[in-house]
Amino acid sequence: MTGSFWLPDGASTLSSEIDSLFHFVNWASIILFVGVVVAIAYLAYRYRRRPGGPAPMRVKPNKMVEISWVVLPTILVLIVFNWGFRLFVEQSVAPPNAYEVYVRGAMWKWDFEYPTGAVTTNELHVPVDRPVRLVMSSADVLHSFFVPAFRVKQDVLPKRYSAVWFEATRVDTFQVFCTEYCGMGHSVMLASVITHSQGDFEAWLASAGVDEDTPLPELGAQLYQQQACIGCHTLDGTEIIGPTFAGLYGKTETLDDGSTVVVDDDYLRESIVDPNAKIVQGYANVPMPAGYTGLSERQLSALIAFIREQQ
Ligand code: HEC
Ligand SMILES: [Cu+2]
Repeated sequence: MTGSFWLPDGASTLSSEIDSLFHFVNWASIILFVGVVVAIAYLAYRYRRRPGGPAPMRVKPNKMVEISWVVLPTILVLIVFNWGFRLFVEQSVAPPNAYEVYVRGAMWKWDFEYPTGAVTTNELHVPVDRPVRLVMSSADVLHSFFVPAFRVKQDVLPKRYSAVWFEATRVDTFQVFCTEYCGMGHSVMLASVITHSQGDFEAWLASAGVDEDTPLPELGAQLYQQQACIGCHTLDGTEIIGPTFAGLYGKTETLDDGSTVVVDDDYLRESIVDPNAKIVQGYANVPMPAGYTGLSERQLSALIAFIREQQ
């Protein structure tokens, strides 16, 4: 299956059938549209009113014509319905042996949790030639999970699960988009699907989530990017959506209720895991998202160590 003007190369078991249906509907529409417009233009010209011409004749209805313009479009619509419905069912119901990954969308990143407990951010690792089912929910607002190469797109909702499945057909890296406008960072809410052969996938899974050797501040710097803190907090003193991390540690912060706190480790920890507990003055309208409860103690310590270094 090759790519087209509309979509990239298909890379899932269902993509070629979805493309065939799409092209069928698209070309049927183009042919009908052109046919109707050309007929209107020709007939309007051919039977235009001329000065002194005869009055128009009364046209008697023709049964065959009437029947055919009811029956033919109905057949066309039924073909599309039948084809589309079969594909819809196929795409909605994952095969029972599917490998399950939990997906959590948050402003503005994607977390993936595997059955082993390993968690990755903005990188979904899956085996090829095996059905994968994604069970998805959102930590805050509506998002939508879209992998063009697999032809799957599904809304991701807060306080509810939605699911998609696909079976990748080749080893490669594929782009994921968020396709439900979710605020300032919507356009950078990107991720990749990285497909592995079954053996490579098991090897990857065995090593995933092991970060014992990385020093805390370095791990914190990685998390600052991976967890998308970078989208709201700068390191150079500029304010974007949240306060800058530059010079944060040790300073006296004024809160929304007028009280003050000295920024220490406890305050930083609370700001990350329970952002609504204390809101910085001036930020009550856009508080920090509460999507970071899944971080491990080591990850939290790493982020705090990293922020502490931004003096
Ligand atoms: C969607 C934007 C956004 C993201 C992503 C985000 N934050 Fe925030 N953050 C904010 C806003 C807004 C505030 C200020 C309001 C508040 O206190 O809740 C804030 C406040 C904070 C504070 C307190 C700052 C101060 O001046 O007292 C810390 C610490 C913090 N965030 C850490 C993090 C870390 C670590 C991450 C990534 C794991 C992160 N934030 C991701 C928006 C964000
Ligand atoms: Cu989104």
